[in-house]
Parts: sequence; structure tokens; C-alpha cells
Amino acid sequence: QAFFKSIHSAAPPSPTKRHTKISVIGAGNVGMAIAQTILTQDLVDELVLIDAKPDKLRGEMLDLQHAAAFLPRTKIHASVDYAITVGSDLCIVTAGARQNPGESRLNLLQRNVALFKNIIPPLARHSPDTILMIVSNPVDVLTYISWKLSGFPSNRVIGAGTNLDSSRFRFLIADHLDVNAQDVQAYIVGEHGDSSVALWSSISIGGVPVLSFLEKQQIAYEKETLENIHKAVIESAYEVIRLKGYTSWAIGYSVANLARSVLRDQRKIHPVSVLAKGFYGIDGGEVFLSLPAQIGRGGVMGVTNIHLTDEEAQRLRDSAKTILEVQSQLGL
Ligand code: 6V0
Repeated sequence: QAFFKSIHSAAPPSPTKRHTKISVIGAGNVGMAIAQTILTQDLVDELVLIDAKPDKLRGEMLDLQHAAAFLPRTKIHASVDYAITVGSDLCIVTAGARQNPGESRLNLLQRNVALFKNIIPPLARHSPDTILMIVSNPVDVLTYISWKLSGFPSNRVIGAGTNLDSSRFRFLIADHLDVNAQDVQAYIVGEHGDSSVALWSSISIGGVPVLSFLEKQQIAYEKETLENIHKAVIESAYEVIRLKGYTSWAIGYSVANLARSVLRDQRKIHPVSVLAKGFYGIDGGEVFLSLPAQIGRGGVMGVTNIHLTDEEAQRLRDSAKTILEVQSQLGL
């Protein structure tokens, strides 16, 4: 006997409603923060977790499943086998090796590249139409590697890049001026790392361009104060890691927000890592770095033609050079 008496007149589910699926690779601090934020936002029908450690993975899966009574309905699965990711709309990669004491960044990168050789090809095979979103660090180089390993068109390979740096930037400006961070339009572009570039000339709050407003009102602003805000953005990841051991909540919200832009075709502009060759005079080779890009169901739809000062454009090209140098050390 069925639990429910069926209502024969009830309309069958709409054939246009597609089943949506996100796979998160790496169930560590970052992967789990992303997974839980996605769940609270009612973004998908199915959420898949993959990790190399089966016990940790099953523990994380059960812990999330046990919250089902308080969350929008989402099927949660987990496995060490990539077959479970089949037909994903979006694959978010957070898996990564941790830096060993005394290990160089280059050595860590080489280990992560080796790891990605086991992660990206099976993802691409099981979900040939998926969008890849790379979070693991160094994110710009690993996004480039993922593009190469997947064979996907570049619009379907996105790095989380400076989306989080820009959110930290907006928070610090908002805090400094006592306004709402959501009203602050401000971008950090370039490498997700020490060579990132703050685009001061294009910052606006509620439609008011900040620097020209200050100049017109003859309000003195100190270049040093601005530089200190950018420095604080760069320092903030190190600070959080020093204080709590890892970062999780802000990257969780930031990537879930990107996932929403993709799955709900939001066409929002996010500073994310994209194939940058040809934009803003970047021409030294194939390089992924963050530029303000429009994100929708097909992935990267375009790059905004934002006005940069000569100094900002030069810094951006220098940032591209920094990443290309690392890529050349890898012998790619
Ligand atoms: P973590 O807690 O060590 O998690 C990494 C997870 O990856 C672990 O659970 C591992 O078991 C798993 N893993 C390792 N190898 C494999 C493999 N071959 N297949 C599947 N899973 C594997 O690290 P955490 O979650 O703190 O950070 C993850 C990555 O995100 C790191 O590279 C960080 O540097 C990076 N971040 C990137 C940010 C960005 O803005 N782009 C921000 C924060 C962190």
C-alpha cells in the first residue's frame, strides 16, 4: 500500500524542468563551505561530493544529509569514484595538496598539477558539457591547466580568481566609508595573489564614482590610505589562515554566488579567472587571470571593457607576466 493516495488529476512534472547537478571535488574546509552554502540557496536538485578520503567523505555527506529537515530538498551523494559526477552542470574543484613545511610554492604547484591530471580528465569524460570552476590554489595556473587537460572551450573553464579578493575589497571600502558593501562596485583583477591589481579609478558607490567625487569636492584622500586598503586585502587571507588555520566562509559564499550566476543564468559581472590573452593588451602567451566577466548558463559570456588608467593597465600586464613566469617554470 502506497504511503500517499495518488491524485490522478495532478499534472505530471513539467517536461521543461531540468534536473540540475553540481559536483564538488575536495571535501575539505573550502569544499564543504561551498557545499553547505549551495544547499542553503536551493540551487540544485543534486549535489555530489568527491574526495580521496572515503571515511571523511562519508562523514561529511551524512552530516549534511542529517540537516535535510531544515533545508530545501536536494539529493546529496558522495563517492571516491568519478562515475558519480556523470551529467553535472557544474564541477567545482577545491581538491589540493597542502604545503609541507619548508616546501616551495613551485613544488606544491607541481604536486597539484599531478593531482589535477587525475581529476580533470574523468570530470570532462563523465560530464562533457559541464562548466569547470577551479578554486584550488594557485588558482590562475590551475585554471589554465584544467583548460588544457579538459580540452573544453575557454568559456567553460572559470577560476574563482579574485572574486573573493574583490568581496574583501568591497567590505573594507564599505567599512571605511560606513556604507553597504553591496552598494560598492569595486574590482580587484589580475592574479589571485600578491600581484593582484586594485582598480581604484572605476570604484563607485550607488552610482557615484568615488575618486572623481573626492577630487571635485576637493576632499583630500591619501594615496597611502587607498594602498593600505589593497594591502589589507592581500594580507587578509594570510591573516585568517594564521588565526583559524584555513579560510572557508567567505570563499564558500563567493563560489556559491558564482554557481548561482551559472545555473540561474544571472549574467552578473564577476571578477573571475578567464583566458585573458588579447584583453587589455595582454599578449605574452596563454594565461588565465581575473577580469570582470559576465557569467551565465554557458559560462563566461564576455569580458567588460572597463576603463583602466595607464598605471592600472601596466600593473595588469605585469600580473600576467608573473603568472606566465610560473607557467614557464613548470615547463608547460
Ligand atoms: P583541505 O581542507 O586540505 O581540503 C582539500 C581536500 O582535497 C582534502 O579533503 C583532500 O582529501 C582532498 N583531496 C586531495 N587530493 C585529492 C584527490 N586527488 N581527489 C579528490 N580529493 C582530493 O584544503 P582547503 O579546503 O582549506 O583548501 C582547498 C583549496 O582551496 C586550497 O588549494 C586552497 O588554497 C584553495 N583556496 C582557494 C581560494 C580562492 O579564492 N581561490 C580561497 C580559499 C582556499
